[in-house]
Amino acid sequence: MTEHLIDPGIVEAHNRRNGDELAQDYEALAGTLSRRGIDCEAILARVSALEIAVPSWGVGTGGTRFARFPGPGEPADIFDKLEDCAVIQQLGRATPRVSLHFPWDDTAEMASVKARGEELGLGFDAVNSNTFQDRPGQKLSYKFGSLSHVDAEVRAQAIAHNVDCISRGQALGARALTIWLADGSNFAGQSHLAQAFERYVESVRAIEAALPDESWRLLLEYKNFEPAFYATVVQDWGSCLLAAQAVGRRARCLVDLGHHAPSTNIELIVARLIAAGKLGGFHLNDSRFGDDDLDAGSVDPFRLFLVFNELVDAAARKAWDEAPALMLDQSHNVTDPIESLLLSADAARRAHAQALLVDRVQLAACQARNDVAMAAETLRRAYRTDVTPLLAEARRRAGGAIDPVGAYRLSSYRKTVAARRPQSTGSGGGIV
Ligand code: LRH
Ligand code: MN
Repeated sequence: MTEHLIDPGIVEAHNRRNGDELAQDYEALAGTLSRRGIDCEAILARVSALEIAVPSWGVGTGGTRFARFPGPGEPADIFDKLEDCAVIQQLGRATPRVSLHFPWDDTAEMASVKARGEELGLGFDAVNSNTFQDRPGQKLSYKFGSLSHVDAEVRAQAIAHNVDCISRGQALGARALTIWLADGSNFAGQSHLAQAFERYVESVRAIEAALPDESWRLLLEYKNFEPAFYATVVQDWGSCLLAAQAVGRRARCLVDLGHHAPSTNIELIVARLIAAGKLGGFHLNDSRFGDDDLDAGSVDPFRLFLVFNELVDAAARKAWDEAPALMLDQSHNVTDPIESLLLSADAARRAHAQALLVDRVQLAACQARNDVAMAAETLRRAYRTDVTPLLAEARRRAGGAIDPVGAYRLSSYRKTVAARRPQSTGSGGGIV
């Protein structure tokens, strides 16, 4: 029996108060869609199956290099983080798995973390390694890189950390390791661009060889800049694809939406990685300038829709051997992280639902006859459809809240945990 941290009575009372209105809105939407020849129930079933992992580091208040202003009831350890993730799952019913980051989350034995997860109805998604920070007592520094470092001993240390993350993931029942690398340079000439990449690929091959079985995946995450400001070893999807192809079948590319130059056409990159059979997963968030790590769909929801449009189209064409893993990767500097993650999971499901409403037969016909206006309009018509009732009904049927943020605020969960958790102090710099 799953342990619920919010009194289910509060959710039931909330759903009773909002149930009639939702039923009317849902019926109206179903009517609109059936006039388009679309079965609303079929869409609801597919949307209900869309699961997004939440980042353990996302439930703490984020910060920038300038400052971090922690909110009340900050999670103090992995168990507090799991409880906050469980609240997001209890109310939103879209995020049944948590993605851990090491060493940030190695504050307990993995067996006890797994057991607590099970009590809370949570599983574990891709684990994340960290060779972009030095930790106390570490023998060799990552100041000048890790898996691509010129010194083989530093590379060996970084490889050992990744292999350790795999065994922690195995203990949790995870099936993937995500490797994001900060390795790069700030000045032309500082590092040999080709040799640094070769060293990286060689290191990733050693990590791939340590994967437990054929079902495991290595998710290689690229990023265009920061903390390196001249060249980043895995700077773009091309470098990432070259590495994934060089390492082998289990190595795939991970697309963090914030890791591109502002005007990049990300949905095109997604289409290319699908064509290469190397799209492994996503870190969903939103941005305007750099790696802003803002809430998914909060800046450019149309762009998020266009990414999901490529995924729905690929699924319809059976263009991949497995669907990409979806995860949120955000930094919540000024909002309650639980509210932001609830709204972001909803934004991802919204983009998916809208993409499922695209009339792909009409779209293909318009594309075939270069009817540009109607082709573009076919996409926009789906995007303009307000699927709010469908998302709420999916939550209600799954035992969640019709309005998860509304129910969350009614629960006073934040006030309750703030009373028992140590008040966290602010600091300059860093995500956690
Ligand atoms: C790097 C990144 C990576 C994580 C980190 C928390 O910018 O997106 O995915 O390891 O954020
Ligand atoms: Mn990321």
